[in-house]
Amino acid sequence: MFDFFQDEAPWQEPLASGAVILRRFVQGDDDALFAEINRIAMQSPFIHRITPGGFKMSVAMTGCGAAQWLSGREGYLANTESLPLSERLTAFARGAATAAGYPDFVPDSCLINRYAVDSKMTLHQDKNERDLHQPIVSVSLGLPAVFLFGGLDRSDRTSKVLLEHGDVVVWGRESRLCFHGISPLKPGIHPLTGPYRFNITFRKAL
Ligand code: MD3
Ligand code: FE
Repeated sequence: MFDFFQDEAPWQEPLASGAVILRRFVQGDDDALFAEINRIAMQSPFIHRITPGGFKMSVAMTGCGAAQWLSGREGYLANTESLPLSERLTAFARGAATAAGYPDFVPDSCLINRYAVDSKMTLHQDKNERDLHQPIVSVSLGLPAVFLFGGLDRSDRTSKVLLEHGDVVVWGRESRLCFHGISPLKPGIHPLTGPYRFNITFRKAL
């Protein structure tokens, strides 16, 4: 089908200690990754979870693999209902982790976030995964978004990084527990994903 990357080679941008942006790493795999998202969403539709504080999240979520993320204190729950993490997704995530210096990454789950216009994610840490020595691999597809990257304290100053279609970020070691978030999505239409931004995060949750 389309290949939005035919004349742009990927490059790397170190972001912080343990974190690296693999710009355009997705290359021509964007169609296949988007097809995987749609296949997973057929089985487990996108839903807006309620935060422990009682607010409906503006981001819609689904996922697949061995663990399901719940928005409350429970964190992850072993999950046999959803599709397994496919060989294709596993290979993609491991390839990205290896390119970023994490050759031992063994993902068991992925979480998929869908941002519509004005959807955002407030500053948070990802610490419900059992083994925090394993990195997280995140893949951005569709509309661009401003990513906020802070420190180990919520009040630490944040830097802004634009994440664009095909960018992959790998977070481990010193960056694994850094606060991060996404600014409200600006309106637009992307040739592959239409009015949305999708983010897939690969994790070893259990
Ligand atoms: C930094 N997702 O699902 S991806 C999330 O774009 C999440 O949907 C955002 O934060 C999104 O939890 C940001 C980038 C990301 C993912 C995991 C991280 C950054 C991270 C874990 C630790 C530090
Ligand atoms: Fe996160």
